[in-house]
Amino acid sequence: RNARMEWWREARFGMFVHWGLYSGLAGTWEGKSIGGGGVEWLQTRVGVDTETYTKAAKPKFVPKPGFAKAWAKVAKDAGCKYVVFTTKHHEGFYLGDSKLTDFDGKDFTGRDLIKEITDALHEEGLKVGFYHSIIDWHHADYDFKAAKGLPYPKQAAEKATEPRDQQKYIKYLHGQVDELLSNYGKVDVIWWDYSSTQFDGDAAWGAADLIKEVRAKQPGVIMNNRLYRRPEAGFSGMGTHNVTDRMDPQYGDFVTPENNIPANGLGTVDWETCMTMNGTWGFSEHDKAWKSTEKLIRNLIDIASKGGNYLLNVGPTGDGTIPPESVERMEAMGAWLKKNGEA
Ligand code: JFZ
Repeated sequence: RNARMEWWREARFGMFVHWGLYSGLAGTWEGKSIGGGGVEWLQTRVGVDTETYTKAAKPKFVPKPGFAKAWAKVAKDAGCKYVVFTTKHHEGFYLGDSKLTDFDGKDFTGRDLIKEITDALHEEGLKVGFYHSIIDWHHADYDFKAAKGLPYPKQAAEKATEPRDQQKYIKYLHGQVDELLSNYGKVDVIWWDYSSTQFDGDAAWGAADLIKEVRAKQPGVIMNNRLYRRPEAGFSGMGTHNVTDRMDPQYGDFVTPENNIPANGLGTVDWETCMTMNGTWGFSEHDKAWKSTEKLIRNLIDIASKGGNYLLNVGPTGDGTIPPESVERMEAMGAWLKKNGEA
């Protein structure tokens, strides 16, 4: 068994954070609810190009001072051992200060938001995870026409007549990951998202090289398996079906079933179930379907008893505030863990 995984096997509980330009839009476009979950997909859901999207979203993304410390405190008090947050989601907006793009936190807000968040987590003694999207709707060379089976903003694709060079996008992706591993001290998790069965992960993302580059730079980092999506990687999907007995470590360190708990665990495979508290990852002002605290605690017990980790999501608003409904639930979980001697 893989020694890099030791802390993670004991961790049990982590906080997932989805936060980006979509957060300020809050599931609303031109005054109307876009409906349903997955509002971090707003750009694709409403089918607008990146300029139109950015024009609407940028003024609503205004991080308040100290937001990151508040996140770290919520996670710590809840009994979480690690936090995984979106350094870049599919919209392509990078929260930090990147030399490779102006579509980033530094240029939009004057701040390196990845640094603020990472520093705050380190101060609370929490492990740091970067969710990083390999899909990118913004980058001029991201070849979404070739991205078979992966969605993209329809109107943007129809408009795009200029040739796209995926090799240039791959270079950008790898370069930005190098920045992630160079500028923020120790990184504990990289949480890739996500490939599709139609892809050869190596051709589409330079996946094998990417894993090698990460390990060369920070040997202790652990990674999920979403750079690849094929049976050899342990899953044919990222649900719980077709799980092989073990996963080849060349494809990542752990698997990430989404919104469901494997009935009998996953044998010797390391796994983490990521889940929303309502029905959406990114903040929506319309989704009030909060799961009960009791349900969330039961999930945690169920997952822990089957050898997995629970990565429970919060979706802060455009100013970085975690919704009070989420804070309340995290607090209750922390209280339960304390009472039961687990935190
Ligand atoms: C991906 C993202 O598209 C989504 O916005 C969110 O960030 C989530 C955590 O990850 O969504 C997926 C990716 C893969 C599967 C399901 C949802 N899958 O294969 O089961």
